[in-house]
Amino acid sequence: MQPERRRWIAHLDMDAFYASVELLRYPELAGQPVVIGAGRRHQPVLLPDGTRRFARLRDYTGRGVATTATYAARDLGVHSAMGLMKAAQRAPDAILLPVDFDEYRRYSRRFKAAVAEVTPLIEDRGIDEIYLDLSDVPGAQEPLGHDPLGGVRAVAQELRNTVRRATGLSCSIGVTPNKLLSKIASELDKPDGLTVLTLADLPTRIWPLPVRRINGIGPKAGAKLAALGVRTIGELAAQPRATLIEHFGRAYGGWLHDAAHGRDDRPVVTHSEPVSMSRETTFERDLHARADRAALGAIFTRLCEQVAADLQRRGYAGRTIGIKLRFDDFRTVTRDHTLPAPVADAKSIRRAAGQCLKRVDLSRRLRLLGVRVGALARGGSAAPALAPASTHAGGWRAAAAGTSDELPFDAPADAPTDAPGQRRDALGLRGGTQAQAPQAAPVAARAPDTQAPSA
Ligand code: TTP
Ligand code: MG
Ligand code: MG
Repeated sequence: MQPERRRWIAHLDMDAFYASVELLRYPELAGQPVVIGAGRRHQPVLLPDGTRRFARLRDYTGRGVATTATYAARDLGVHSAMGLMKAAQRAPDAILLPVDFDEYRRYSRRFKAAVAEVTPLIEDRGIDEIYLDLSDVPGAQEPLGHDPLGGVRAVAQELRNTVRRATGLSCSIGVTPNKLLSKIASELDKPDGLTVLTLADLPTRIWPLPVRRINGIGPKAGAKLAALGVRTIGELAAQPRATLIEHFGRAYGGWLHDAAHGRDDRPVVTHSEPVSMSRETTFERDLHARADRAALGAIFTRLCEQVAADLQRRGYAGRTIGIKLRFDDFRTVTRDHTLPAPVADAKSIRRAAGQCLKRVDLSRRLRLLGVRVGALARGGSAAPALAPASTHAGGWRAAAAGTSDELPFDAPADAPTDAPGQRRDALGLRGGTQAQAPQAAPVAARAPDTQAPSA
């Protein structure tokens, strides 16, 4: 008898991605605590005897953040998005390396191309992760000896070997009947892990985990659930659907119930259009709209030029122009403005962004400025790109950080504060000369990786 065809979805995520790429360059650092997040001034120095001198976290001053850290550094309490000065308190001896987005993008392309040799059904979820539909990969439905899941396990193992052969890097893979569970499963045995789960494993492997492990349950929903005494996914699953709907509304409450029971039938989407493109930068020191007017104006114009260049390079134009400001008290505000027709030129973007800026109270100092173009269409006015609600008002958060839990960036949402070139710019600002623009990391947001309706 032909056994029933099972749906097998994999989530593959590279291990300590930026750090692992750097370790390929500097193999002598293997096993050491290493943190990635500095600017070019922290480039290792080659000494006459052929060895390299690396910067140490203890010597760092500035406002940069860690983009990632090796597992040895994580053991000391350092993690992504932590300020480098704070990281230095925890791991003063850790090695600090500058970010090199171009190199990470190269490796990102390389591992995805290698995986594409195994199956073409790949959904790109950002620089270091993908979903794959393995259901029809030859062998995936076959048992192997006494292991009824042996076939799909072997396919996943082959994927890991393929990635390692192509890049020298390790990844972790979760394989389950759907995207929601696979995303959770890929983290269960990180780094260098492979976890295959069926719905029968739900009670033992998934239900003991905290609710926040579900991609789509962010800090807000997590806190609200905690207030209701719901901490684990199992506790969530035990809630009647009606109760969740009562507290969270029909869409999100219903989704919470399904998620806790491991129900998710979203397909692997092999082609996704960006929903927005943005550039933002954190200043080396806080700037004031009046006192630093010229400098801020130059940075603002430059961000618009960079977004325009990103749009043009990739053949998009957008109608919704947005700005993002973060003040010295860390409050973040966004404003956006929708134009009658899509634009892709720096001047139009600057004009619309300037309109947005007029709607913000600028009495406090600023630490971050960003410009975003959403409601994208290909080629300027052709077919509109996939544009969910996240491209409209309030969509910035979605653009910068994906859903509350996911970071689907091509580059980090926040460029490290001393990204290459920026320090000099900040000094330039201080001297009151015409500021050179900071090098902001490009961010191309995709539709959120979740079916969670917003809370
Ligand atoms: P992740 O896959 O979240 O993290 P990781 O690959 O470093 O580690 P893990 O083994 O846990 O998967 O992110 C991929 C890369 O994205 C990461 O190497 C650096 C970058 N990144 C940031 O720049 N800022 C962030 O806040 C996070 C989380 C990641
Ligand atoms: Mg990763
Ligand atoms: Mg990732």
